[in-house]
Amino acid sequence: MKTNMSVIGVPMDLGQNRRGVDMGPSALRYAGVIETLQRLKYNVNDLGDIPISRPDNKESRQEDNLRNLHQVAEANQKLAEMAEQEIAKNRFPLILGGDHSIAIGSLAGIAKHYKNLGVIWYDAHGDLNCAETSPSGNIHGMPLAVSLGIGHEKLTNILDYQPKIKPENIVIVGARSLDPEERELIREKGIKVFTMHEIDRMGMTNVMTETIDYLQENTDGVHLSLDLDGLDPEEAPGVGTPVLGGLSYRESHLAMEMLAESKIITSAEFVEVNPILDDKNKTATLAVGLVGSLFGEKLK
Ligand code: 6HN
Ligand code: MN
Ligand code: MN
Ligand code: MN
Repeated sequence: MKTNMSVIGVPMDLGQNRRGVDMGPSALRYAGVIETLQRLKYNVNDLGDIPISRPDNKESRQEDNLRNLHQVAEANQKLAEMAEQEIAKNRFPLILGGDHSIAIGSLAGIAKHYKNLGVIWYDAHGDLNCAETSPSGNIHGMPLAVSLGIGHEKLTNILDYQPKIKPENIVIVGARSLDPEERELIREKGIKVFTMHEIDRMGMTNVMTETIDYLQENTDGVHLSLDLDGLDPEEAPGVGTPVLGGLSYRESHLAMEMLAESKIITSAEFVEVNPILDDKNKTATLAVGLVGSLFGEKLK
């Protein structure tokens, strides 16, 4: 893992319709994310938060089933440019959300530097919708599809290239709420998915071993996109779209520790922490613990 790290906060809540997730970066900083990384001897440059415009009342209405399209595209353009620049400076980008729509910008900026960027999508959801399939019109349910080049041009073409990633370089971990057309897309594109059913059967050790082996073979970098709703809402209540039956605290630490040992992760983001829906910053504190494990807490 690179020792120079850049932290980028993205106080975005426009990719969904529950307020509060824009305070995610503050909650994560309050829970000590920067201090955790410094304790682990990383040279951390906290770049602060990207400015996010507020939607005006007209624009916030759904446009072709894409809520706040213009503001989400604009913020992701800024994030993509920043992430791209930090990698160019040979620094590890760690992005703090914000709702999961910010993965559009993260992946746009990061994938520019790789031929075959791998992605671990740690999430209860597939985030593989587009305007035509989305049940909600919320862009946070679309970033993985957008990164595959599926969706509105304003989102898919950020930094003027597409697709950002290839379906065979993706592994989804923790899925338990997939919309019918997301399932179809997964089948059609051959995306590797470990659902909760498979994780229960195989155990997290085997799931992560397979994930790491699979990605190590064909990728030249791996981005971890960790949506806190991948965890069980009992342990991570501060999320906007909780789904019962999720990954445990211990399974998630194990997963992060195995990723730390494997040294495959080259960029990461932690998203969907909503302190308004949380219980005394429990979810942000959990997320910062996972950051610690991902960055080698147990190895030092
Ligand atoms: N997330 N599939 C649902 C939708 O509205 O498209 C839920 C999306 C959740 C998004 O995990 O970031
Ligand atoms: Mn328009
Ligand atoms: Mn998500
Ligand atoms: Mn999710």
